[in-house]
Amino acid sequence: MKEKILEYLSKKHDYLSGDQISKHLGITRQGLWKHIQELKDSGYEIVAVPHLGYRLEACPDRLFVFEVSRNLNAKFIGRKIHYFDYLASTMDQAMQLGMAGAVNGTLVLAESQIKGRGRLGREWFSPKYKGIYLSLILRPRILPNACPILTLMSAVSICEAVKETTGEDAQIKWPNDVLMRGKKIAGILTEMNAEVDKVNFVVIGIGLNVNNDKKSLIPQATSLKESQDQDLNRVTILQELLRKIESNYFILENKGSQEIINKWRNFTQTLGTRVKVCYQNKHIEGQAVDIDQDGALLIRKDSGLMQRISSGDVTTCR
Ligand code: BT5
Repeated sequence: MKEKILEYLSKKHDYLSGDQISKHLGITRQGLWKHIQELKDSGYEIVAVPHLGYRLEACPDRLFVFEVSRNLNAKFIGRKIHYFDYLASTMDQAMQLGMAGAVNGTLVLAESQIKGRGRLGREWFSPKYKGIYLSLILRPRILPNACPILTLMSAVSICEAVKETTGEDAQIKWPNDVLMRGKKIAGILTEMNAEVDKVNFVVIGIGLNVNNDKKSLIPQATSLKESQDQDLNRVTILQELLRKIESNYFILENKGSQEIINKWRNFTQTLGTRVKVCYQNKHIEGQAVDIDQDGALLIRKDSGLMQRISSGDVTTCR
């Protein structure tokens, strides 16, 4: 009901009488008053003036389901959204939901994470109301070894959404980092629940630094606020990101991986450089030549031999 009240109030930028709202929504004046108090407690600025009624002045900077769903215009991503003020990690929550049968496109959002994680048990710094922390449940019709393409698709979607909402260029560092002016602005963590030859579901975790102040970030990291010099609307950025993921996912499902790989090549800063890649307690150095259909990195070693690496940490050699 609170969502309906907000929708009604936000349509008109003027006062609406309590009588009018109650009649329109089929609730009592007392019921309306109670819902308005709850909305105010959540941070909505709603002015009440005797004889005039209620007026919505401002919405809080929160990723409330109502805010994210409103005008999202997505077909399946975010059809179901689970929102939390805080979680240990959105990944754990999404994994549980996936195992309980959550539909394709189910989204888990948290305003902060206590144990936000990166790859190999590394930490993802997730301060409250500053970034976007999401996990998306997908049920793609692909084989388990093709899943890394979903990480590439997510990285492309982040770059496209950043460009669309801020006009800024972001670059992808293989396999799962998105950088801005050489510093990390977003990270992607892809986990899956699969059998030998069948993916049950995949969870894509994305952490994006939006309104983080410079001093609260580690030196290797940056935020959209740092590049734009102002706070940004996280809902707008999240919605754009979800729309980009959806359209790239459609491309992947209907046309295969080639178009996503081509887009990825345009955004990456890894290819064509000399890199050192650490993987499974080993490391190799060489020229990053290309990625293959499954998103694995192809390195040409100094000996001339090519090596294929499906996951690792890349450092650019200068
Ligand atoms: C990643 O791992 O970059 C994947 C991060 C995924 C985070 C999302 S948030 C929503 C979802 N729920 C989760 O619990 N996780 C996902 P990796 O490549 O391993 O990079 C981790 C490293 O990035 C850390 O060791 C730090 O050096 C750095 N780092 C940590 N927090 C950061 C931040 N907020 N911004 C930039 N760099 C960060």
